Parts: sequence; C-alpha cells; structure tokens
Amino acid sequence: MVLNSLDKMIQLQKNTANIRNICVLAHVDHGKTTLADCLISSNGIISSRLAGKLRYMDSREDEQVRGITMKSSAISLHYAKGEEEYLINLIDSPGHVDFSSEVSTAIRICDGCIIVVDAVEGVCPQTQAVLRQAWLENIRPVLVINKIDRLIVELKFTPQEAYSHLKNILEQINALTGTLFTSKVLEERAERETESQVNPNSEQGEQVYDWSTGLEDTDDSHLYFSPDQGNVVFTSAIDGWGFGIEHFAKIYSQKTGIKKEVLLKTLWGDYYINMKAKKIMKVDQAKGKKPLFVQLILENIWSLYDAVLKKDKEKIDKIVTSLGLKIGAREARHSDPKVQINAICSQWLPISQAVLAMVCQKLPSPLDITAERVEKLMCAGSQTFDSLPPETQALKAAFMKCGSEDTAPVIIFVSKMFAVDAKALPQNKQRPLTQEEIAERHEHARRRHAEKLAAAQGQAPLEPTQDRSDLETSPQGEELKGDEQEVESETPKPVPQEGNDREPFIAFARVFSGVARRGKKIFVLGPKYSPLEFLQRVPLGFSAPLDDLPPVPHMACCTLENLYLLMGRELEDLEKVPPGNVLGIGGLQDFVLKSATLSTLPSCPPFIPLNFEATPIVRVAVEPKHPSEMPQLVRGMKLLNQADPCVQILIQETGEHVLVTAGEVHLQRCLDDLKERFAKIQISVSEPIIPFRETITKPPKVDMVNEEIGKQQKVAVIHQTKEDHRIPEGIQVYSGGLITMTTPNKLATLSVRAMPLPEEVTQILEENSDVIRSMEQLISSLNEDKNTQMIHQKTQEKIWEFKGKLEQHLTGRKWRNTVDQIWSFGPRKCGPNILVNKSKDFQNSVWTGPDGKASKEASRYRDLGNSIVSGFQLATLSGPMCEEPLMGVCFVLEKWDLSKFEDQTASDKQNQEQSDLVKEGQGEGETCSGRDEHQDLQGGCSEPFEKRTSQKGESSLTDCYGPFSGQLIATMKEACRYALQVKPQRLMAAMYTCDIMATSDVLGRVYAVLSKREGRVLQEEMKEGTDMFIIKAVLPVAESFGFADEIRKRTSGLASPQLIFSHWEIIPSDPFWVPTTEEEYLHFGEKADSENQARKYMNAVRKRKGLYVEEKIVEHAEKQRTLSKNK
Ligand SMILES: Nc1nc2c(ncn2[C@@H]2O[C@H](COP(=O)(O)OP(=O)(O)OP(=O)(O)O)[C@@H](O)[C@H]2O)c(=O)[nH]1
Ligand SMILES: [Mg+2]
Repeated sequence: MVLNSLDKMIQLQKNTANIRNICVLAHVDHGKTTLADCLISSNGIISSRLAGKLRYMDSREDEQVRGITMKSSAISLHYAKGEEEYLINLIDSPGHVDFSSEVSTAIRICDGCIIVVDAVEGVCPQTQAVLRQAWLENIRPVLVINKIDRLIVELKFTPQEAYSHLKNILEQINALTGTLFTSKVLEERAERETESQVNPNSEQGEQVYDWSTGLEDTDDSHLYFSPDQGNVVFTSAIDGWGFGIEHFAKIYSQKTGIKKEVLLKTLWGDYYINMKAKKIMKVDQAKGKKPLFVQLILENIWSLYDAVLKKDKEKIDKIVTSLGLKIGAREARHSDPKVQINAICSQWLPISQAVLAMVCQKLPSPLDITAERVEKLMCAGSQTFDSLPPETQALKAAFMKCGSEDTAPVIIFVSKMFAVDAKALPQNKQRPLTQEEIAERHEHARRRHAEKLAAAQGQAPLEPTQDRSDLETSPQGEELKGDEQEVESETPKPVPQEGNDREPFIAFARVFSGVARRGKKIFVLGPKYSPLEFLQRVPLGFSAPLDDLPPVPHMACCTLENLYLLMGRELEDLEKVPPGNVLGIGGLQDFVLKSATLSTLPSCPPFIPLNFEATPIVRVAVEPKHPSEMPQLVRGMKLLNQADPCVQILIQETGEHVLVTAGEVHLQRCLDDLKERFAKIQISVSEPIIPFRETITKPPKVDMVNEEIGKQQKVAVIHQTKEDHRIPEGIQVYSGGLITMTTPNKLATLSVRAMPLPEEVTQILEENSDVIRSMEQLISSLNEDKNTQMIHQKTQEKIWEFKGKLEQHLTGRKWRNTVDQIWSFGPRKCGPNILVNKSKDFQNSVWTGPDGKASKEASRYRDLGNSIVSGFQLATLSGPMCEEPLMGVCFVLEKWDLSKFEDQTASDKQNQEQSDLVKEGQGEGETCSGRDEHQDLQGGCSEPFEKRTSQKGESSLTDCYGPFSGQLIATMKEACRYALQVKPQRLMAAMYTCDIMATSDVLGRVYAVLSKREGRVLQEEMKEGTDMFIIKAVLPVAESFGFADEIRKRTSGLASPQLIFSHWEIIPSDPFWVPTTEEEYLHFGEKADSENQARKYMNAVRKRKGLYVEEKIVEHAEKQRTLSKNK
C-alpha cells in the first residue's frame, strides 16, 4: 500500500491487456464518490481513515459544500492480484440529473462501468438512465450494491429480510437489463430483415423469421447480474467493507470441505446446507431452513454490527481473534462504533479488494473492444459502416488491434474540455531540486555573497558588465535562470506570460489506437468532418508535409503539446501515452470546442456525437454589473461554453446574452464558474426565462362554468373586445377561419387557414427532427444542383418510415392528402409545425423535392414560393400571443393568386424589351431562365394594350412597397398570425417529470408543495420492504424554481426530487378568456383574471419582452373592495 511512483504507472500503461478503463455510475447520492475514495485509499493516495469523508474526487469547493459531484474526473490506480498487475483508470461521475452530460463524456472513453445501487433506495430513475447509456455505448457493467449497513442500522432488517430485499433489487435491475436487451435484439432483427429485403439474395435460407427467433437464439445469461456470476459485490463504502461470494466460497470450502465450485453456485440462491451430511440442498425441501447466503455470510456481519453497536467488548474480541485480525489500540478504544466497525471490517472484508478484483476479472480490457462498438463509433449520423470509404473501413482493424507500433495510426477521442488552475499544471509546479541543481545554487549564492562583500569594501568590480547584470536581476535571479533553462529545453511550450492570463484547458481523452507522443502533429477532426470529402479533394497517397494540405472543412492540424496522467486533483507530465489509456492533453483549446476526434490519418471518421440525456431548458440572461466589462463577460461565456459539455450560450436578437442550462443546480454552477473563474467580474442575472410554446386547439364545447356553449344569454361586457381588436379591418375571414390577405401592392392574394395538429403528429415531428433536417439538406443540395450528397438507402428508408407514421395519424376527411402536400416544417425548417400547400397552381412538397425543372409552372413559382415558406418560418418562430415559437399547428395555404403579378411581370418585360429594341436594337433580357421568359413573352403579347398601360401605374406601386418577395414574406407571416388568432389559442408549458422518494410521515407535505406549484401526481407506489413511497409527478418548469429546496426544507431533507424535462403540455385555460355569459359573469366577476394562469404567464412573457400588456391597474376604484369580497 504505497504511493505508486509515476514510473510504475508509465510501465503499467504499456501492458494494454491489463488496463481497465472504468467509470462509476449511479443515481445521485448512492455512494459513487465514497466508493472511489475507498479504492483510492488502497493506493495510499489518501489515508484509509479519511476514505469516505474526504470525497477526494469532488475537488471543487461547491461539490464539497453541496455534497454532490458535478463533473466527471479520472484517476489512475494500481492493483495487484497474484502475479498480475493492473492499471485501473477510474472515472467518478455525477449522479445528479443536471450533470448527466458529464456521464456521457465519461462513458465514451471507458470499456466498462460499475453501477452502484443504494441497498435501501434500490433502482432509481438515474440508475435506469445510466444503465441505458451504458448499453447504448456497448460498455459492460458490473454491479455494486452499496450501503448494506443501512439495512442493519437504519431499517433494522434481519439477515433473512435483508436477503429477500437484496434479491428484490437484483430482480429489478435484471428486469431493466432484460428490457434493454430485448429491445436491442428486436431492433437488430428488424435491421436484418430490412437488409434482407433490400438484397434478397444475400441471406438465402434465413428468410423466414418467427418473431421470437432472435430472442431465443441469443445467449443472454452473461448479461444479467448475479452474485454467482461474479459480477455483483455487496458493500458498505462508508464502513470500508465489501465482498463478492467468491471470497466466502473460498473460506467455506476450506472449512467444510465442500468444493469451491459448488459453493460458488449455491451461496446465492435458495439453498441450504445440511451440516451432518455435508450436503447442499434446495430450500423448499425442508421449510424453515436459512439460505446459505443468510447463514454463512449475512449473519456473521449482522452479529459483528450487533456486538459493536451494543459495545459488547468480549464478543468483539472474540470475533476479532476468530477472524485473525489485529485492531489498533486507538480504534479499539474509540467511543464511536463506526470507527471500530470500519477498523474491523476494512481488514476483514477490504472493499477495494472485492471491487477491484471483480473489475479486473469481469470487465474487458481495451483489447477486447467489440467490432460492434467500433462500427457504431465510426458511423455518425445515418451512415452505415459499409457506406464509409474503404480507407476508413480499414481503420476498424486498427481500433480492434489497439496497437502501439510506430506504424499504427493514432486515434484519440476528446470527450470534453475542462479548465484547470494554471498552478496545478505540472510545468508550473515546483519540482524537487536535483543534487546538481542544489550544488549549483549553492555556488551561485556563495559567489554573490563574496561580490557583495567586495563591493562593500570599495573594491572596483573586476568584470563590470557581468556584475551589473547580476545586480539588476538579483531579487529574482535564481528563478529567472530556472525559467530560462526550461524554455531552452522545451521550446514548444507556450510562453509563460501567456499561460498566466489564459485559463488552461485540458482535453479529457482516450487513445484508441497508436501512441500519443508529445510534439506529434495530428489532425483535429470536428464532428462534421467527412473523410469522404477529404479523399475526394486530396489525391490518394498524399505525402507532402501536413502543413501543405489544402484547406478541408472541419479539419485542423495541431501539435500534441502536453500529455498528462490524470490523477484526480493532480496532473502528471507524460512524454507519451500508449493505446488504451485515458489521458489529459494540453494546448488544444484553440482547436477543440467541446469534443473532437484526433488522428494522424485523415481517413479517420469523426466519432459519433455523445449521447446526452438531458435537454438544456433553464435559461437566464446575464449582463455585467458594470457595462464597461462586457468584453470580459463575452470572453468568459465563451470559456464556459468550452468547459461544460451541455451548457448553451446564445446571443438573442435583442442583444441579451443568454445561458441555457440543464437545471437549477447546473445553472448555479455555471454562474459561479462565470463569476469566479472565467469572467472574473460581477454579473447580474435575470429571473429564469421560462420557455413557452403557442398553439391552437379545437373550439371548446363547454364554457368555464361547464355549460354548453351557445345556449346561454350573452351579456354585454364593456371590455369584451375579444376577437374584434385582434383582426384589423380589411382582412377577410371566411368560414372555418380562412384568412385571405393581399400584399400591399395588391399583386398577390393568399388564403391561409390554421388547424391544430393531432397530439401524436406533433410528437412524431419532434421525435423525427433529425430526419426532417436531413430531408432539408437533401432538398437544398438538389436546389443547388449539387449531386454530391448521395442519398443513402438507410436515410431514404427513414424518410419513408417517417412519412408512413404521419399518414397513419393524419386520417379522415379533414386531412385527406395532407401528408403528400406538406411543403415545409417550421420554425427553422425542422420544427413541430407544418405548412401544407393545397393551391392548385403550384404543387411542391418536401417528399418529392423541387421537381421544378420539369414543370414550367413550378419554376415560375419557385422563387416566390421560397418567400411564402420564409413567411411561414417567421410566423412559426414567434406567435401572436407572446412571440414564443409555435407548436402543433398546421397552416394550410388554400389559395395563392398570382395572376395580377404574372400579368404585370409579363407587361413589364414586354415594355423592357420594346425599349431595349428601340435603344440598342438587341434585346437581351437579364432573367436567368430563358424558358420562362419565352412563356411570359407569349402571354404578354396576347395582352390588350390598355391593360398594360394600367399596370404601369401599379409597377410604381410595387417600388414604393419594396421588393415583391419581401411583401410576400410579410403578408404570409401576417396571414398566418391572423389565422391563428381566429382559432382558440393556448399556451403550452414545458413540463418536468420528477420522482420523489419520501417516507410516509412527510408524504402529506410533499403533496402540499406539489399542488401549490400546479404539479400533478401520476403515480404513487410503496417501495417494497420499506416505508418509502415513490411519487411520480409532473410539474411545470415555470413553477419549478426552488421546488427541490422547498421540498427538502418541508420534509427536513427526507425527500429530494430529481427534475427531468419531459414534454410540452397545453395549459387548458384560455389566456384571452373573459366572462361572456351571465353565469360566468356571476361566477368569476367582471375582471375574472385571478384564476387565469395562462394569462399570467402570457403577460409575464410580454412584459419581459417589452411588448404591450393589456392591463387595467385600477378600474372602478370605489368598487374594488366589494369585488374582491365577491370572489
Ligand atoms: N450509510 C451509508 N452511507 C453511505 C455509504 N456510502 C456513501 N454514503 C453516504 O451517502 C452520501 C452520498 O455519498 P457520495 O459518495 O457523495 O454519493 P455520490 O453517488 O458520489 O453522489 P453524487 O456524486 O452527487 O451523485 C454521503 O453522505 C455518504 O456518506 C454507505 O455505504 N453507507
Ligand atoms: Mg459523487
């Protein structure tokens, strides 16, 4: 147990087969960091007494204060088992849902993970989430059931009860694994099926599938957690003990003579031992017998706890001697039973031994990387491995080999960038002086002393120049000299001055192939880099120096400056890092924003993007307290963006600087970082900006007092101007809310109707935004006549699948042919709203792309059509209620009358032509499409002369209103807005789901807080064997600020909720509602705004945006009191 030297680590890094890259994953507070402490203390980095108290991996101050981890950090540990020595690169990850992006960054560079589960709380929402993430990344998990001591001390279970409880937890987690596995097998089967449909010849003989084939054929036994498989360990990290059943199997096989293999199979499960016959039997043969796990393992632990807690000194001594342990006098005398338990148990059942042995045995080394994982990592987007260029496909072998020879290509993945204190960098740390340096300094000081003496005695200096320079630098002479030496020996290092005012960033990375060496030139490939594009641009066998490469998008070239061994809070300098290791890389901050792939070969594809579970939703606007400090803020925000995998930084159209974070805790951390680290200025922060969506619904059937609408007598209310003031005069509204508007120059008329989309359709649109985006890219590349982007089979299939789903839900007379006529999605061309083109003149849809080249009409309309689409995009980006984006709205362009415009362009052209003829005698129009011109000309010629002259007047009208396309955009936008306003408009609120675990005595208070904040309980369940309830609820984001704190306070810290963004939900109340019937009037009073939550939200947003808010501050001042009494 000695602190391992750096040399030892460097040596271990070379033995790839004995490297384990693992991360610790769990729900918040299940004990990851405490477990990490125990493992770290086994390497002597921290003392075993402090293990569990120090939380070494939580190096930030706020992590220590709040008691939660906020970032993932790595440490390298050494573990020896028999002859074999292992290097374990351990990454501790946060469990709080706000930081789940940090989990993704950790998982990507690991081969295996330890899933920690609290024995009392069992499987929690984040446990599920991390298990799913581990599956998605194809890394293998092992299980640690932690906090067993709580079963003894808090829940006071008997060993038998504890056994059933643990069995239960295992069942739960295995059920989860089962679901993940089944869905994966089914998915693969579906994939195979489509493949065989595509090439029916490829898989002859395997054509007939029965639905369960995949499931039954696949061996899944190794996937499940079971103590007899050796992939489960039971621990109490706080008390420093842990065991797998192998430990006890060894002991009892020596004691009883039963074979170890038999014990390994029976120690867990319903088996009991017949001591007389020395036989192991199934429990149900003889009732009342205790399972082996209870009898041989749990009872021993329970009796030890019992003895220590009861301070039964005699019994403790007996146990200690029987176990052959030696307890220090200090611990033995200690009054705190915890200390005694820790001292005994950590010797008896050392936790690090149990956990690390399992890790080395059960988790794969970097050499065991599966072909499946490699292919997945290499195929970003909707690409398949087969569609990659052959040079790229060839790299798969390099991944699998993980070779360290010089010829092996270097492939490194950077999963995040993190900022460190400049002082923590090894090159800035004072290193111990060597003997020679000490001697040299000695000599130097002696000489100076002698010179000083000489000067004091008035002697002239012998060598004036040399002396002066010495005198000038005398206060820092020694340091300067040291610096000079360093700069000389390592020229590529940044100038120290620069290092001081820049926050150094380190890349958190892993070498997948080849050896990373300091000073090596390497390509930095951004997430959008395409090896295909490179190979097309650069001739094969390109051998010029890297600097001479022609510029390729999303690719840069840099030098690996500093390589570090990550040791938790410390960094150690490395010259080179062999493949399969986790490392830190300095000097990449100008090249890498958040993540990147580094490779010596340009044929390397970028790795697939990290899979983030959390959606950033909480936004605030920030500004410096002193306006002059704006540049610092901007710079700080840039750095923050780089340092956090999931934060988003926006500058809104209003000029506001906005931070978008995953939740309240994340927000607080980002603000702290900004203030204290990156911007180092005082900032003021707005109230959280709560996002809303605007939508429309079907007209309600009953009014606010549950009376059928239309049956009551309407009363005249003075401020009842509901519909009138929103639609100005001159706009025609036809039945069904069809709005017809003409452009200001009167040349085009548009008829638009808005309809609410069915909920399922909105959901499909949201889920398929990737597909929509790739359709959009495809169309735009076709538009530009670029055929470089070949449409891949798989993409095409996805598009058809998406279309099929839409068709399935858009049925009925109202939606007939709608799907085929979808023209665009919005906002930003991929949002959850659609534009449908029902106009007869011009057919264009997202499915066919622009086939305008074939039809004359289409090309005439195409450019103007773009204006219509832009108008739709603008309308969906900000709705009429409070300028928030729309959701779930379908705009139907019923008619699009351009006849006047056509007439006019034709006559204009003819005029132009005539004048050209007169002037030059050669009439060459400047329009781009000759065919159009021809067509228009013909039309123009047949026009009667009078009409042409009358149109002339209008053409000057066009000019006074600006370009026609602009008018179309504005008219379309306005028409969409009015079309919305004639329908019942509603706000949609962002909703969180939360799981709250609470004991029965605080349940009432939890409900009170939930209902006060408009939350809704979906489910309430009692956790088996405990008095804990699990409540699943939804809560509007708008009401969530301070929710976690309030719950914690009201329940004295017994309940702590986790909020995860889940969906958008329509707020049922109408923000524009005013009482219109007598009964409503009686019920709600005249003002009737006290209950209207939607109006409150709407007005708050309008106020924030500086929009007009219709509010009466005081009306009928003398009546105010009576009014409030009525309510
Ligand atoms: N009783 C008991 N408490 C434990 C045990 N392990 C950890 N704890 C306590 O559980 C709390 C949370 O422990 P951490 O190690 O910080 O949990 P974590 O999983 O790292 O939490 P996050 O990183 O915030 O997700 C601390 O108060 C620990 O003292 C254990 O084995 N038994
Ligand atoms: Mg932690």
